Amino acid sequence: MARQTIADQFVDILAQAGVRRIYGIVGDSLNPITDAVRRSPDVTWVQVRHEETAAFAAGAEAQITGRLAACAGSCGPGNVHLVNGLYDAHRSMAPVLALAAHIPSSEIGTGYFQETHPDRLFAECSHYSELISHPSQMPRVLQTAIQHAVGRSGVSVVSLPGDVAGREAPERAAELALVTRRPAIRPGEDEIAALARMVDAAQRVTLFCGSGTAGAHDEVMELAGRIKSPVGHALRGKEWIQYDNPFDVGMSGLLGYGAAYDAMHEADLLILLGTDFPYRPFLPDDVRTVQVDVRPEHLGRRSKLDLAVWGDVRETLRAIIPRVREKTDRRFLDRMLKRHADALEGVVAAYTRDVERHVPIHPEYVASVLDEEAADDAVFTVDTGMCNVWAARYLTPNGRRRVIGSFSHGSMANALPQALGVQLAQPGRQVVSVSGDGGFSMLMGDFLSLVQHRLPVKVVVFDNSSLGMVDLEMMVAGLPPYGTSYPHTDYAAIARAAGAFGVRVENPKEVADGLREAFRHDGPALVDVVTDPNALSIPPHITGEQLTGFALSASKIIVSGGVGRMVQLARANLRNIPRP
Ligand SMILES: Cc1ncc(C[n+]2csc(CCOP(=O)(O)OP(=O)(O)O)c2C)c(N)n1
Ligand SMILES: [Mg+2]
Repeated sequence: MARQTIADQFVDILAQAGVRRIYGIVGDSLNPITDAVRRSPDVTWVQVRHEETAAFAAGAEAQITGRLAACAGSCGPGNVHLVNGLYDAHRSMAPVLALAAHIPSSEIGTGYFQETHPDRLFAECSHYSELISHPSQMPRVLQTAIQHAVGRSGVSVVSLPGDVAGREAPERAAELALVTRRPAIRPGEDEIAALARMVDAAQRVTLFCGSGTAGAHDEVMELAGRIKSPVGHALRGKEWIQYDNPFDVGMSGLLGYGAAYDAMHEADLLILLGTDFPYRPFLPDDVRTVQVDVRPEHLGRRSKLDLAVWGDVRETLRAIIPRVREKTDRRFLDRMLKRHADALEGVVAAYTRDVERHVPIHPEYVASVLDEEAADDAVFTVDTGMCNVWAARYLTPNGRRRVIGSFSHGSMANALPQALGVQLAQPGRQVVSVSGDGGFSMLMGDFLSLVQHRLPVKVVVFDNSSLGMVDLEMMVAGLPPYGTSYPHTDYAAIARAAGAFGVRVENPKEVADGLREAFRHDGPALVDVVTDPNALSIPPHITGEQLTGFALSASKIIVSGGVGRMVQLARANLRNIPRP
């Protein structure tokens, strides 16, 4: 039997690690790899129009499946284009293996055509970035790369010159024992005992949850019920923790709502669960604080800790629940639930006025109709910008829906490519790209990939002819909006020209029908909803300085911020408060 090339071995090993597709764009330096993929029974090549899409798609696939995903770029510019999507995947802790093809090994260091140094270029957005300059580094370098990506949850990059990829591999890789899953991490006995003691000693405990509470919903609820604590969340914790949650006090942060901020500040013990919530002004500095995280390097980097616990949230809670004394005093919890419901009632009143007749269409109305019309197990990918606000406030989590965004890296244009990756990984599922017009047009070329691969992604464009989020930021800073507007563009017509379904919606009465038609359509569909650029939202805890800036230029702007179905939830939780 013919010996394997390095490229064959590379693709074989990726297949063994569970990779089913590689997103990318071909190029000379990649030819041995793409040819190996062409011949592989297990791995397929997903052709895209921009390598940034390839990286975002791989990151989203990894986030929806929990398994390793892969992307590739040809030498020089072909892999430079991967950078932004890889940053996003890395910061979202998505296990992604990126192959950066490289110039001929004999030319490295000579300023050759298309020369960059990918092993250096990707150092900051990866756990591991190495060059294979000799065949004998295989299969060990690739195995090490995979294990960094899987074991440390993030990106690994292997740089591979085209000539090395075409050479004979030194040994067959069939027997490799690969690590493809991360084990659970239980904190040490001392930390568990210390945490239980602190909980027992406290009277008002608040739990604040991030993405590390994925899979720990039951444990969080059990602990909260036992110690009568309000449960708040960061944006990345929302999908895991806000549903079926009688202790919900909302979200903190720039896009926050409800009483999470108050619950954190009025507690005498704050427990941060699996969150790397970055906004220090929203965190109290005079409340005893414990942080539980699987990443020891994250502990204490946002607030001064009284106890640092290294472990999975689920394991930690399982260990402490039987050790903490049940609390009987629920006054703090009830006060916070009441404050939460009141806060939501206030903003709902501001939003609901006339919204079904308002032209241009109020974006919050679109988001609330989308929430009603989308499937119970839909996956929403949401663009950075105002779409984050609408998603945070209107998409109701239920434990089966997923919401993926660029929540840590904060890049524009993430939604469409992420939707592509999710749809390929889970073909039967409804996938909705909640796109800004700025975000959509930034990587619009890859709408053509949806058509090419017959992916039934539904793109909902919040078309305010504006870089709306930045408009808001300029106003908050007291600046007149500048460089933020776009000419009106008919994205539905563009979609139809590309061979997809496209409908433009300018009247609020047509929103529901437009979405339904798109959902019914068996193929890619785009709903271009012309929305009001002046529908802005301000965070509940902006500083005096920000407020001054905002007041300077916002006097004629309608500031609003509804909260959709959350208000019903909050009211329902109030009904659960036992009457004396
Ligand atoms: C790649 C990138 N460029 C610029 C920004 C800064 N930025 C953040 S949100 C935003 C506006 C997004 O506009 P759009 O997609 O139309 O959404 P809108 O806020 O109008 O709903 C910009 C320019 C960014 N986050 N990422
Ligand atoms: Mg916009």
